[in-house]
Amino acid sequence: VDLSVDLAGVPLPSPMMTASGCAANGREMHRFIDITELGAFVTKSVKAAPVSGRPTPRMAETDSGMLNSIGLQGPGVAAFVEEDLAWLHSIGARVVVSIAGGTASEFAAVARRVVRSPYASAVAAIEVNISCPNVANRGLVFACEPSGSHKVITLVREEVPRGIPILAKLSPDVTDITEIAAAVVKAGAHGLTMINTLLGVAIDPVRLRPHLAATTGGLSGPAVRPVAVRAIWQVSAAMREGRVPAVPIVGAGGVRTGADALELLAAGATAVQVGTAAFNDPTAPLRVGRELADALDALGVDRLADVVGIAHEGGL
Ligand code: RRO
Repeated sequence: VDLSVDLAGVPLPSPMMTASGCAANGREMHRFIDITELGAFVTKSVKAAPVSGRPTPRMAETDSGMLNSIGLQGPGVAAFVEEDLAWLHSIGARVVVSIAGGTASEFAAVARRVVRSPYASAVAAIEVNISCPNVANRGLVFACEPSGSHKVITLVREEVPRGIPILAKLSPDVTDITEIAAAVVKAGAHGLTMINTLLGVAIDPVRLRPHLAATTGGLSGPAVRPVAVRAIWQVSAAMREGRVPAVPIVGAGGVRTGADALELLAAGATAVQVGTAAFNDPTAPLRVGRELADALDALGVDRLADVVGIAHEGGL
């Protein structure tokens, strides 16, 4: 089975990626799997300056999935480039660098540092995280606001050379995700990653107060997979109807198996990220790729590209 994909002009040998934030910046996961075998390794969203993150506890397991309120903890872009991106470059990984900012110009400044670094040849794409749920205003500053989202992508695009595609990562917590998708693609995004976590609250049943110090957190894991499939479906349908310019979709949301990945692909995704499943099983992103190949083989499909969006066309 041919699993290769074309991500907005960048050829990847596999559709499988990590999901931002779930394997830090690569070293931990590389102890368990060879991360250069992934289609791409996606880094934790990085801001201009170091961030200490939200108060603890900031992770909670619920029977419906994982809730996090990390709050963009990270080393800042200078240390990220010199320590993490340099290392990822040295091992030959394809890297999707996730960037974040409190203002549109901060996003642009972070992008600039990354693409002008000596390690830019390792950068397969820039993923612009306009959808973190764990910041002031519930992260909805850009996430559910078309004009703010448009501005972020416009400024980032001015800094990023042709040849490095820009992916916009969208939130499921919006009234109409096709409206945000249209705004960011019109601003120059070459692809869309869907979805970020879904805002939630979990309450400790004994102490009867929120599990997380910050109260709210982002829900991830199998419970959100139908939400991801819905978002991918809606945007893919809007692209087919000409309401959103057609660009590749990178799917993310509760993928644990090859069958789960196939579901996102059939809904319209070209590539698939694995996040929460990697906490229990750091081999999950590569394992899911092997399971996907077996599932396609069993269906008699030779090329992954043949199933992208196939559910919109009546299926197999
Ligand atoms: O760091 C976080 O708390 C975080 C981010 Br930036 C994000 O985009 N999604 C999420 O669930 N957590």
